Amino acid sequence: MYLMLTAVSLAYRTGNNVTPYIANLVGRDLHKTADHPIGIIKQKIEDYFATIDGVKFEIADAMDPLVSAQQCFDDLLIPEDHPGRLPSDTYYVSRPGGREASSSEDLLLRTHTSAHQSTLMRKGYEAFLCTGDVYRRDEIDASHFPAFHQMEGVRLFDPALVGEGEMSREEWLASDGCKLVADDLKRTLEGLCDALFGPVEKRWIDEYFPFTEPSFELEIYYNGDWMEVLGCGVIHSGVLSNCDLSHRHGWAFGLGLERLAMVLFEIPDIRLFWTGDERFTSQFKAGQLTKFKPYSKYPPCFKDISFWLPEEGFEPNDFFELGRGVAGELIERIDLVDSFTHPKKGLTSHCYRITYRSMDRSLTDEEINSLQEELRKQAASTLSVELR
Ligand code: FA5
Ligand code: MG
Repeated sequence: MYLMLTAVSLAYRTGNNVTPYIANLVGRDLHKTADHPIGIIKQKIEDYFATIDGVKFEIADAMDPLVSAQQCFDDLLIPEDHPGRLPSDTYYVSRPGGREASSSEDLLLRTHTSAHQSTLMRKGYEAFLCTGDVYRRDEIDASHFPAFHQMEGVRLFDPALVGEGEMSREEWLASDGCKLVADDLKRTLEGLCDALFGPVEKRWIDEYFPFTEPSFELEIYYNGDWMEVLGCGVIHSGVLSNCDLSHRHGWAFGLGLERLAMVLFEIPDIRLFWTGDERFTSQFKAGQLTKFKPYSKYPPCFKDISFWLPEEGFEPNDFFELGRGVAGELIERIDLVDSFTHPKKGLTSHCYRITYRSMDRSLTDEEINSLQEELRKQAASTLSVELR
């Protein structure tokens, strides 16, 4: 069992912002469930990588989701003041220096599987696929959920192929070896998409990650819109040299498994992955890529909540989190529908529209009203907002 389960239950450690709702999701191991869409797609991807000649990708799918800030951020050259490190974005289990003071020893729920890159490279892995559940405080809609799954892929190349001896960062970036690695990366990931989806419209976007250089994102055209499915790039020389691998080069990618599974199985809402409803779970079998047959969709119910923000320190993610804490998966989305600043008072008001909808059943008015009432109460008492 993961160290995690005991650690998150120590709820009152300094700086802990892991809610019971989130702690409950840890350890569900959907990626290791053979008949679950996340387990099925993971297996398909591993099968594809097993067909690549001349390289064996090690499988690492049981790494503890509880990691240190050293692993999740420092090893990846993510600077101390990066917004992704703030407690408004990340679930911390402990922050010895207090809420705002970032340190390498902080313990947190990994925000991406890249947290294991350096650990595995230091162990001597030359090529691997590392899958796990990751956690982020984020917006709430059909393609974002605070817990989701990523697969990290890393491949180091034979120095004889991409350039021997140590090069400066600039020399490496300008070299044929760097171009070869980037081309191989793109070709490999396009091949993966073709293997999974057959012909599908895709496009590359230039991106920035502190730990890869150059960096890219791949988008797939889905349901009338472009959806980002992965980030990737040529591993930054600084990351490698921190692992005593200054003489080596390679690529890395991080895939969002829910995003790919939504396209592959035609699953319309990311919350469905977490349901225990038999009408969902019984539709999927290991190895099969059958399309999801939606069972009747229940009607949504909309409720608005308006409040004056405190003069400082309001984070929309804190409000979204309260929503998840109060109503769990019964909230389909939360949208900011109005924002204005009072000309004299200088105070800002936000109005959020909450869409309540269960994936599994009809909700009663009483149930929704009491959830909404509880949400109002908690917003007023914990976020220093003034309800309107
Ligand atoms: C990363 O997490 C990088 N670690 C990826 C990477 C790895 C880059 C290795 C370079 C080298 P990003 O934050 O963009 O990048 O997330 C990667 C993928 O996770 C996204 O493309 C998307 O498919 C998925 N994803 C991100 N946020 C969510 C969310 N809230 N819900 C579901 N899927 C998400
Ligand atoms: Mg991204």
